[in-house]
This record gives sequence, C-alpha cells and structure tokens, in this order.
Amino acid sequence: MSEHPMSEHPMSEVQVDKQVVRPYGDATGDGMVQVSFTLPLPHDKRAEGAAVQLAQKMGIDPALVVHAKAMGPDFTFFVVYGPVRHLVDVNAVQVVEREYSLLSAKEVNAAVKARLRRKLVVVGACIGTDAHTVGIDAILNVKGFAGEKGLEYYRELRVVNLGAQVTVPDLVARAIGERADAVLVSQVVTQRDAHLHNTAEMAAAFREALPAARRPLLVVGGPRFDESAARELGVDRVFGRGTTPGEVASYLVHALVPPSRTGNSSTRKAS
Ligand code: B12
Repeated sequence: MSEHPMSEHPMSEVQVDKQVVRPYGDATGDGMVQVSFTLPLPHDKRAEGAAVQLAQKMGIDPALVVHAKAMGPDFTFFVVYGPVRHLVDVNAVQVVEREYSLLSAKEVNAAVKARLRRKLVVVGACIGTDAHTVGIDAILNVKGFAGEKGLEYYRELRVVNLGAQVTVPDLVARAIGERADAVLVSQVVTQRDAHLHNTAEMAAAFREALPAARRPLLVVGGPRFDESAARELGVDRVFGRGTTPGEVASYLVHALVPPSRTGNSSTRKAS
C-alpha cells in the first residue's frame, strides 16, 4: 500500500489555501481520479493487469479497475479509479480571459446598425472532411444553443451557412463573393490533428487570396481547440467547448464594429 496522498500536505493546509487543490473522490482532497482508455488486448486478466500497470505509471496508485469491457475480440476499454499525489497550483493556471463585453441581441443589433451602418456578413462552414455540423449550427441557426438564439436571429447580421465538408478554395471563393466580414469555421474531428492542419491551411489560403485590409475576421471553433492557439493557427480567435452564440455575436461586435465615440471597445476592421 502506498503512502497516503495527504501525508506530505495535510488536509487542513489544502482546504485553507484554495490556491492549491487536489482532486476529490470520496472525501475532500483525497486525490481520487478516474481515467478511461483502451488497450489493444483481448479482455482477460492479463489485460486488466496491463491496465493497472499503465495507471500506476501515470501516478495512480493503488489503481483499481472499476470497469472493463471487450471492444471486439482484440481490444478492451477500461475505467480505472485511484489516488494521485499531485497538487494543482491554481495560481499557475493560464486561461484566455474574455476580452470583450457580453452584449444582448438587442445591443448587438443596435451597435451594428448605428456604428457599422450595414449588415455584418458572416460565412460559416465545416471544412475538410469534417461533417460534424451540430456545433456550427448551434452558433448560426436560429434555434441556437443553451437557451440563446443563433446568429441568424440577429436582425443586423447576414448569415451564410455553407454546411459540411466545404473545401478551403470553395470557402475562400464564397467568402469573397459574399463580402464576408467574418468567416466562422468549425472543426470537430481531431484525428491526426486534422483540426489544426485544416485551420492553418484555411488561414494561409485567406492570407494568399486577400491583402490584410480586405481579409475577413477568421474565427475557428470546436470542442478540442486550445483557445490560446489563435496566433499559432493564423486565425483571429478560437472558441472551444460550450461556446454560446451570444459570446460569438459579442466578439464580432468587439472585433468588427467601430467603437462609439464614448465607448472603449477596440476594433480590428471597420469596413
Ligand atoms: C453527432 C456526432 C456525429 C454525427 C454528426 C452529425 C452532424 N450533422 O453533425 C455523425 C454520426 C455524422 C458523426 C460521424 C462521425 N464521427 Co462523430 N460524433 C458525434 C458526437 C456524438 C456529438 C458531436 C456533437 O454534435 N456535439 C454537440 C455540439 C453542439 O458540440 P460541439 O461540436 O462541441 O460545438 C460546440 C463548441 O465546440 C463550439 N463550436 C463548434 N464549432 C464551432 C465553430 C465556431 C466558429 C465557433 C465560434 C464555435 C464552435 O460551439 C458549439 C456550441 O457550444 C461526438 C461525440 C461527442 N459526444 O461529442 C462524435 C465524435 C465527434 N465523432 C467522432 C468520429 C470519429 C466520427 C466519425 C469519424 C466516425 C466514423 N468512423 O465514421 C464520423 C466522421 C464523419 C465526418 N466525415 O466528419 C469522434 C471524433 C474523435 C476525434 N478524435 O476526432 C467523436 C468525438 C466520438 C468519439 N468519442 O470517438 N458523428
């Protein structure tokens, strides 16, 4: 049996200083975590032992297999539960802070109408072979997401949703044809980093096709993106899991609509 995970850091210390935390399973700060993975082994006792060995190497000790299920004849899916000794320093966590104010649909429409003085054009698509349209539809379609209406509901936005599996050349051509202010791209499949490659390819194609001043705002979203990777990917903004249409609409105003004389919103592109 391993040393108790709290022995180096007494529970009281962890509880009082909320900047250093441990996972919670059965009791506060007990360090218990649950992980799942698949091994390329048929389901038997050896496979379960292999799962325990892997979990221990990951720092879960003692590791308990709480679920094992054969996935066909040659693979087994596992859920393993046990304590880790690691501490999380909350002060060292870096997040992308929202750099814009959240606006209501009414405020978005009013800002676009008064300060852009024309409809703001949004072109959306899933690019590459990706056919997962639910995410981009959640942002664009009237029915929306999480109780918020999608961008099609906004009177001052004109939305062109190109749907699934749009090629990058088609997207660029359509964005130019529609005089898009913003291009919203969804990438859900991440196998072999397809989402990163497709996004970088899309950004490069827009850079090649248009001078900076005429380039639409490039926004990419999907559940497995790192929101801090915008610069690296060559896009203006990355949105992750759980994004709501209101956040996207507010960001578009922040990035594309000139600030009011009294306002302090910074704007990237005004025409
Ligand atoms: C529904 C679904 C499908 C449907 C898609 C139907 C459709 N019209 O979209 C169908 C059955 C077609 C499908 C097919 C496949 N799928 Co599928 N699918 C799913 C599933 C179950 C749900 C995805 C979903 O709709 N989520 C709900 C939406 C609302 O969430 P979201 O996409 O994250 O979007 C939100 C944010 O990310 C963000 N967002 C997303 N896009 C954008 C874009 C912008 C601009 C912004 C601002 C925000 C934003 O806002 C949204 C709202 O908050 C997931 C598993 C899961 N539970 O997530 C697998 C999943 C995505 N699929 C997967 C796979 C592997 C496939 C297939 C390859 C399976 C196969 N072997 O054929 C195919 C690929 C088809 C293709 N060519 O793309 C894997 C992907 C794994 C990986 N590492 O990439 C998943 C994770 C399942 C799994 N665990 O293995 N799939």
